[in-house]
This record gives sequence, C-alpha cells and structure tokens, in this order.
Amino acid sequence: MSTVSRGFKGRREPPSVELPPGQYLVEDFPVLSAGPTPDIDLAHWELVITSETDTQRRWDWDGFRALPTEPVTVDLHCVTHWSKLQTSWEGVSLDTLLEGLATSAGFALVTSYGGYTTNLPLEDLTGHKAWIAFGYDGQELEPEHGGPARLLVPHLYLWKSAKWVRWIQLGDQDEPGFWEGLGYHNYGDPWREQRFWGD
Ligand SMILES: Nc1nc2c(c(=O)[nH]1)N[C@H]1C(S)=C(S)[C@@H](COP(=O)(O)O)O[C@H]1N2
Ligand SMILES: [Mo]
Repeated sequence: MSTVSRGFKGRREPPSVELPPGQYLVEDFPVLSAGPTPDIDLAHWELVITSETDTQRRWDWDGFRALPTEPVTVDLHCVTHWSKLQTSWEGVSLDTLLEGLATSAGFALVTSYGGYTTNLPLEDLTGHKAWIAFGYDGQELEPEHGGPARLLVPHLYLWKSAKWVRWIQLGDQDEPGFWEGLGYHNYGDPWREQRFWGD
C-alpha cells in the first residue's frame, strides 16, 4: 500500500485515460482532407436530407442556425492512430434534423461539398450520437476542419465525420463512401479497431 502526502507536488499521476486499441494522444488538432478545402458561400449553403421515398428536408444557413443547438464534448479517434480527448463543439443534433421524418431506411450516405462521401447505418445518426457541428472551441468552425458545418459522429473513426456536409441520403441499400470503397472498414468502430475491410 502506498501513502500519499497532501503537500507533495513533485510527482503527477499519469493521465487515467483509456484509449481505443492502437491509438495515441495528440494535443494539437491535425487536419486530414482528401482534397482541397472547398470555398463555401453561406448565401448558397444548404443542408439537405432525403429519404428513400424522396421526402426532402432542406435548410439554408439561416434556417439551419435557427434550429436548437447543443454543446457537445467528445473524444475523437482517427484511423491514422491519433486521438484527441474532450473536444468541445456546438451543433445541431441529427435527432433534431430527423425529428418526425417518416422513414424505414436502414442506411445513410453522406455527401460533402467537394464530393467526399461516407456511409453509416441510420441508427448511428440517431439516439444522441451525431451532430452537424458549426462551432469548435467557442469559435466558428474553421474551414479546414469542415466549416461552415460538418458531421460529427464521435463513436466511429473520424473519417465518418464528413466535413463540409451538404446532403444526407437515407436509403434501404448500404453504399460504400469514399474511404469505405478504398478498403476502409464499412462500420469503423474504434473500440473494436475496425480500421480496414476484414478487421
Ligand atoms: N469532406 C471531407 N470530410 C472528411 C475528410 C475529407 O477528406 N473530406 N476526411 C475525413 C478524415 S479521414 C478525417 S480523420 C477527418 C479529419 O478531420 P479534421 O481535419 O478536422 O481533423 O475528417 C473526415 N472528414
Ligand atoms: Mo482519418
């Protein structure tokens, strides 16, 4: 048994954080983009959700920003092995955006300005697990990190969190997105280390 004296300041406990397998901590916020940062004019920005029956919901920037928002503090895990803990965002919950939408779709395909896509089961967007984030660390979300608005799905590897999100297409068929089509895992749970196809 060890004794700890209250006044002793010479030693610190190691951080008691549990990271998903194969991950290391970063303090900075790396930027990972498969292409250039798109130039998005808020006057023409839109967010669209379509369902398998072609029901459509569409928000312009003012309409989107009039929706109820919430602060979100979450850990981020990138498939390239970095994790960043306790990041603070401001966003609109997907539960808010999807509220009352009649759909029996099982899947969502997300498309960004610039053409990036990623897919996930619809149930991973609902139940307080996903947001469209427009604020980071008390500021407007910077363009390189997905501003004006990005998807944030922190329980999956960060490639699922599409930056510059534009369109969420709900459907009965699962369609691989950009990285999923190049061999990344279709689901991407960091705690099960689902990095690549076959993991
Ligand atoms: N539109 C778009 N979204 C994207 C990407 C991208 O290239 N384009 N990269 C993904 C990947 S692989 C990661 S790790 C995260 C990186 O987010 P960050 O640049 O804010 O760290 O964004 C994801 N979302
Ligand atoms: Mo990534």
